[in-house]
Amino acid sequence: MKKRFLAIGFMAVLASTTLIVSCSGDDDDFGTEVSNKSVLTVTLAGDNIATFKTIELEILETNSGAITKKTLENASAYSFELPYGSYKIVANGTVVTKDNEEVQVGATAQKDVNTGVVNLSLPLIIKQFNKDFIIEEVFFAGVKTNDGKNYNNSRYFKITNNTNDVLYADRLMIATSEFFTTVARTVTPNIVDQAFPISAVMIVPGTGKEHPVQPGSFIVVADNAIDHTASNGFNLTNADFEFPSTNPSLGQVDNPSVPNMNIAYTQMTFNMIFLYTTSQQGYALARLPEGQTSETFLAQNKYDYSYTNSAGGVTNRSVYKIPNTWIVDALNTTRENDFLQIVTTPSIDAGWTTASPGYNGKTVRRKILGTMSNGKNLYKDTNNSTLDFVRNSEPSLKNGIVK
Ligand SMILES: [Ca+2]
Ligand SMILES: [Ca+2]
Repeated sequence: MKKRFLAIGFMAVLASTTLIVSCSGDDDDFGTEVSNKSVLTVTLAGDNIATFKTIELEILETNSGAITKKTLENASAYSFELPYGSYKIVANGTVVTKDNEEVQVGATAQKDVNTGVVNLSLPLIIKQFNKDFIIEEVFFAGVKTNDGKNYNNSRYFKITNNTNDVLYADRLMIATSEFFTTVARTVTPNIVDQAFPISAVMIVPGTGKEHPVQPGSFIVVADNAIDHTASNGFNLTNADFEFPSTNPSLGQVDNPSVPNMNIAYTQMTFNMIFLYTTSQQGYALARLPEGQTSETFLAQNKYDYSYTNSAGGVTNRSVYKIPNTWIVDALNTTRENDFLQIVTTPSIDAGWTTASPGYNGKTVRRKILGTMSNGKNLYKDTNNSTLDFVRNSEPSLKNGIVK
């Protein structure tokens, strides 16, 4: 009886010994995971950043799903005490650039943490994208030739994809305003809160997906896609589209390899579109909705208005308008000493920019906020061209069209 008990006891001891051995093995593995801690120091980086205003850091251990969060205020680094693991680090927030622009930034990184001290530099990328194209530049002021003559050509619109998606330029409408920023009349009816009264509009050809534009890339719509450098203009031979012109007196060459814009409406003869050199128009970029054609647009968007003229009589005008809901981007241009009104509703553009006097060879260009992850410029668009544009800047196509 005693023997048997002893035998059982011995087996129990053996069993428990075995158990203890295996347990202690498990314990070792488990202990390694929980007891080995590391200090992960995340340092924020990025070009052109003056202040890291508010950055939220989220650190995910990808095996356990454990999340650690920290919000940094005016700080560019933080040290986390973390168990060893495989981490995904996400940053999101707001920085102030050296140009004093507040912009949205973000970054993600992966890091295996398996030593006592780990450092991670996290370059922040600006992610303040638009939802659609922007007018990056309008070169309307013109140039003077070497013998001092006004050169009425070499103007262009530069339309840029300021998003992180591929966009299509098909059916984009480029319009010039009916009203001037330098002439304020009381017109009846005043519809600027609903639509943009136009003096001309041209439409990019295409059925919807014929003209892809990559993130950060652009199209050039030139008045005449030829080399204007002999007249101090620019080499616009490689423009994406050109204004058509059938005016024999201009002697313009229609570049057969550059598709022409479709003129839906103009107040000029010979189907011409002409940009004032005198900084007094507004320009709008819109998109012709699916199902609409030039004809349906014109049929549905007539704008008849009247005003009391300087002789005391009533002037009636019949033009067209683009619904504000179609407008993708717009800007007002004016002359500082002659400014009277903006010609857009303020939610579309609340300010104005200028390249003046005419034929000064200068342009209006968007401010650059920083670069996209593909290295292309990201531009400022707060719907206030006073803040968003650089006045009297150097034309971006001065050395030709480089994409
Ligand atoms: Ca052509
Ligand atoms: Ca805008």
